[in-house]
Amino acid sequence: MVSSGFDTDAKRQWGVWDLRNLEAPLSMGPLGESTGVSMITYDAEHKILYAVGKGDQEIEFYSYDSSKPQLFNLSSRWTMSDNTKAFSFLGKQNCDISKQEVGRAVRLTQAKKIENIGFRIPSRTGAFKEDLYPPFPANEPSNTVEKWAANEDAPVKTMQLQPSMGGAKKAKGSGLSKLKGGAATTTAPTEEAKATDSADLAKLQAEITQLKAQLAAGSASAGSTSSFAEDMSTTPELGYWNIRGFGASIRHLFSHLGVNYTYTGYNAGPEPDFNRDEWMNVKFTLGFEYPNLPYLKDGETKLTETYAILKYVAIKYNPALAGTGAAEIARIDMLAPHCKDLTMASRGPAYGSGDVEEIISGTKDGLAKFAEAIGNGWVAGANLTWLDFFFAENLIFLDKVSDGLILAQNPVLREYLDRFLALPGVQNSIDDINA
Ligand SMILES: N[C@@H](CCC(=O)N[C@@H](CS)C(=O)NCC(=O)O)C(=O)O
Repeated sequence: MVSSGFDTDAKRQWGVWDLRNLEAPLSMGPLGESTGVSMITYDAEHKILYAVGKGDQEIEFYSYDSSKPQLFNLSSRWTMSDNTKAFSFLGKQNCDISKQEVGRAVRLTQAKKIENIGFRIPSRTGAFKEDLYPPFPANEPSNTVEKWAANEDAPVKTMQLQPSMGGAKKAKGSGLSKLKGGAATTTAPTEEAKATDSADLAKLQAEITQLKAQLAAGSASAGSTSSFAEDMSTTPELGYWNIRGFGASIRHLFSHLGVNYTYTGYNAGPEPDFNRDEWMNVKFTLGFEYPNLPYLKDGETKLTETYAILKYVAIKYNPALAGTGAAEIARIDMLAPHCKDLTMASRGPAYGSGDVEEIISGTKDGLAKFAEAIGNGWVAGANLTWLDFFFAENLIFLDKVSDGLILAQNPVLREYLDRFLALPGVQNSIDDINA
């Protein structure tokens, strides 16, 4: 233990003590020149004692040598412009590591100004030096009262500053200025700085909430509801032509998830023009950023793009359907454009020439590749995902236009489609669409 006090001539002194014997100090020495009470703080990680006397205008630094044990005046002092009334160190977590701060304190001056003081060990490159930031006791109990009372010790919980944490607390006001003794200071924060601080705090709190939600969503991979803060009271509205097309996959997904939704179907005119006025007359009036069909309105959310809608519905109602890890999520995204290409290769000739041979030859290789990857699982691997709803709907379409031929030639895909059709809600959706 280190103490500060006075000798018989009222000169300030430091004392190093062994707590097991408080009869006499292990060593003693002078602590500055003046007469005010010395406020001392020992930085155990850097083995430095900071001493500032009440009424003083300087801070002194001592290093501790445990082998003696003794304190050595580092002959380095930092002079301040006004007398010190009070001085206190803040937790290490308040250091701005981007400025190589190893200690941070606040000082109350005679003029009743509060100053932030950053103690820095500046490096030439400014790079983070890990050895300057050893672990320090975290502000968290490591033991319970019961265990402690039962003589059970627990190691101190520690934390360590890392560059990824950024400057734990950025100094405001005039900014940090390097001063004698490696210390730096700022003036008291202005009202503007305080406002920025609370805005920063609110932003960080929002970020924490968001990250917690993401973590929960990730860990809820096998769960059935999203852990994001979603409004589950809404009834989504799906808009599309009154045909199956891209809209059907979204309808199957809604039905599988048991989500109550409304459907706004637009009618095209009769052949040969297939007049699109019913949709075109409202297309740019509905408030969509990229107006198209299908569209989804869900509360304040307005989306187009089939994949975006499928993904949204999956994440909102069962996040596991959007992938259960980085690899699966990315694999879905990798496969999705190929799945779309395959669909376009099926639809083009079907709506154009109507030539079944052309459809079969145009989709053969793509289907074989998907079949190989699917095996006895799903499009993205072992788990069902939102992409299955798009892929399977295209298989239903191909099965129909080829009169069963395509799937008869692809037993893996036949079995896959049977698995899909047996999923809860899917057959209901198909019946509903056909009705
Ligand atoms: N990339 C869009 C394409 C959407 C699209 O081509 N929609 C067609 C029907 S499948 C349509 O008629 N859209 C209405 C429009 O173009 O105004 C998606 O995947 O959703």
